[in-house]
Amino acid sequence: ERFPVVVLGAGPAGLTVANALRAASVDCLVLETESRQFVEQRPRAGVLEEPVVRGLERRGLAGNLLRRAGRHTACEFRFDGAAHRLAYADLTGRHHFVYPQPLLVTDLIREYADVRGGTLRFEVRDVALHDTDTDHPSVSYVCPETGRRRLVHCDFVAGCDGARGVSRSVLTARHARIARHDYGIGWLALLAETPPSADCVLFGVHPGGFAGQMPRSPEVTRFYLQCPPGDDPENWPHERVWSELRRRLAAAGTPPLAEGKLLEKRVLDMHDYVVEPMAAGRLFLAGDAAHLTAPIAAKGMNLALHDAFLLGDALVAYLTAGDDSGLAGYSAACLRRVWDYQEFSQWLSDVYHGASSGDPYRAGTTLARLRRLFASPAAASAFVEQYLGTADHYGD
Ligand code: RFL
Repeated sequence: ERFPVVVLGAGPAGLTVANALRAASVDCLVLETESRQFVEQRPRAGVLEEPVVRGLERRGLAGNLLRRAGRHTACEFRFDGAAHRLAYADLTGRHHFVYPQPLLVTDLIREYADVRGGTLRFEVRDVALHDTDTDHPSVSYVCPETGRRRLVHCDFVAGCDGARGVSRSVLTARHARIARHDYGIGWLALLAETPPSADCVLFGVHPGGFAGQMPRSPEVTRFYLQCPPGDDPENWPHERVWSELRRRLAAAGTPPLAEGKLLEKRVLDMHDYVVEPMAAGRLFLAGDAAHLTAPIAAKGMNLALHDAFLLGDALVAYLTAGDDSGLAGYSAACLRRVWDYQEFSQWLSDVYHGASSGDPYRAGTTLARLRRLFASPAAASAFVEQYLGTADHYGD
């Protein structure tokens, strides 16, 4: 069997690359280890930058999103017992889109497989890459129906198989270095069956630890609670979760949090990595396969999509017109944004976690940073530029 491109992973990155290829009538095969139902229901991200939404729209992938996504125009920091609203749309005329990742993945699968006629195989096992350093790479996998290994020849492999995939290790074994950062902090990630208690994202900076609220839909809200890394979610029964959220998000004059059933409760250890370069030979990584950003700044899915736009366009240019400039510049172009967002995550992590660090010096300086956001328009606009994302700095 032969396809010009094999895409590993049916997440936001892989599906966007695959859609770009199909739109240009380039054949590709998407291999995914999970089932369609599983990837269409896996709850994760929900915040999309406007430049990313425009990128999806230009590729004909934002129809449902533009009809159904919520628009956020402000975020609110809560500290020292008071609520401080940062109305970023008033400052910039721009906003965030709120569209849960499973809905986006569902749209992208439907468009790729059902509308554009692309080939996608779910529940494959034991995926392996071969000869990606040569002009004749291939991918093999164990077929779920027959239990037999199948070999697929191709020209390119797009490694979009996320943080737990196999493609990253091919690069890091020989061609790339991996830079890592560990925040030494855990977040209890919660999904609750309750409407959000404010119309925007809330960041609670509290001596007891960070707490956040990210609206997802009128019925479901995501919350985060800082906790020790590696903490057991069972240490967080319903009553403890809600009393800590109430304590850390308390602010004068704000309505009480609406409690609801907890649908998901997981501890995330906050860490980042960046693979440099993101490509070697005929293998190109995109999204979480190449770089992880802790959900501190809600950038992971955005970066995955930025990568995918570049990779999809570069593969199409090469395979339809023999133009290799996009592929040659791919890694460097992605990494400029990746490092910018890594730096922003680190900055924001200091703000979120300084007050609870137990170090009064860090608590003092990070509170000063927070107050400056509300006292200085220049500080506010620098924050908003990174928070909302920008197309301008990267030439796209
Ligand atoms: P994905 O979505 O993980 O997709 C990779 C796919 O590859 C499959 N796979 C394989 N396929 C073939 N062969 C193999 N060997 C394979 N191994 C794995 C997997 O099953 C999967 O379907 O990666 P992608 O496309 O790079 O997308 C990245 C985003 O999913 C990720 O960055 C975000 O979810 C991160 N993130 C957030 N990002 C945001 O922009 N805004 C947010 O608000 C936000 N919140 C979050 C998040 C991530 C979270 N978790 C659970 C890590 C909140 C949470 C709780």
